[in-house]
Amino acid sequence: MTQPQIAFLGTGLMGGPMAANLLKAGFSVTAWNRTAAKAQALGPLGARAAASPGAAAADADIVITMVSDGPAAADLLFSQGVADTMKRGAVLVDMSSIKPAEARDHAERLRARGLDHLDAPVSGGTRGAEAASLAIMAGGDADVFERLLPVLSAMGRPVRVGPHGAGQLSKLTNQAIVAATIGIVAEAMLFAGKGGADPAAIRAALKGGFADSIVLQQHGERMTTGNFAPGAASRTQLKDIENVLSEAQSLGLALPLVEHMRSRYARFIDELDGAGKDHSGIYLELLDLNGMA
Ligand code: NA7
Repeated sequence: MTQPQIAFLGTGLMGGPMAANLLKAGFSVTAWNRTAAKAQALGPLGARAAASPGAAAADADIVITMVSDGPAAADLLFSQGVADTMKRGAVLVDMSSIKPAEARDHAERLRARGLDHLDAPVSGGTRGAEAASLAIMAGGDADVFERLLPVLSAMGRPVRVGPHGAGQLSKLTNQAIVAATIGIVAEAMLFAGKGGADPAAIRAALKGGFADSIVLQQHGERMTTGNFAPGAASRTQLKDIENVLSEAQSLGLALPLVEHMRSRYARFIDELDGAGKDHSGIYLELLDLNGMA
């Protein structure tokens, strides 16, 4: 596909830098965001701002959505005019993290209107979004994925993981691992620090070993320096955990570690004002649990 017109809907913490990278790669982008200032901020990079999601989608070959959750994505697509105004043969790429069942439903409803769909959620946080190094997990038809590769590659590293919904399943797998890893990294940082070691030195020592991870290095540092400004908000982490458990229930599976992290994040959000704090903020909940808040 040469010089496709792209509409980018949802330019929040993640969508903003992702749209910026499309512009930097030379793509033509029309941006829309519910809070208009966030889309207008892309103007200096060459984005056109649209007055409504439908207006943004009308001329687009590719419509990218990056909003909070499944209901927000469905609202944009089917209540705010996006599916109605998209050109026949255009592709909707939903990069939001939503339930696999919702992604399959959206794909089906779009197909009935002659529109293609990819679910392509991401991992890597705002740092990965800014560096165009996101893990992009795509579900949908192989030929649609191939056509979209140049666009997706401007935001990160796309891999097709299966049919519609598989991208979301992959993202939920990722989020289950992230949630449980953040939980144990918090315990390790607290344990090491309280025991008299330097947690930063321990992170350096563990580099390259079996316990190493981006969560250990990045979120471990956030915990010991007390930086909980959201790269990924705890409310978003809890949404993903709820989606993992809802999918697991429909598969007849018990996932005890994920269940445990659900109750921890719910307590952090409901009792400790954690909703807008970074998901590494579960460290604060652990401090509270230990009477050290
Ligand atoms: P943010 O920064 O909270 O962004 C959420 C975006 O979704 C933001 O642009 C919101 O607009 C938008 N939003 C939320 N609800 C709606 C509705 N109903 N209609 C239109 N737009 C809406 O979160 P992230 O960027 O970290 O996350 C985005 C996705 O990536 C999410 O699925 C994560 O799990 C992963 P606003 O600016 O609030 O007006």
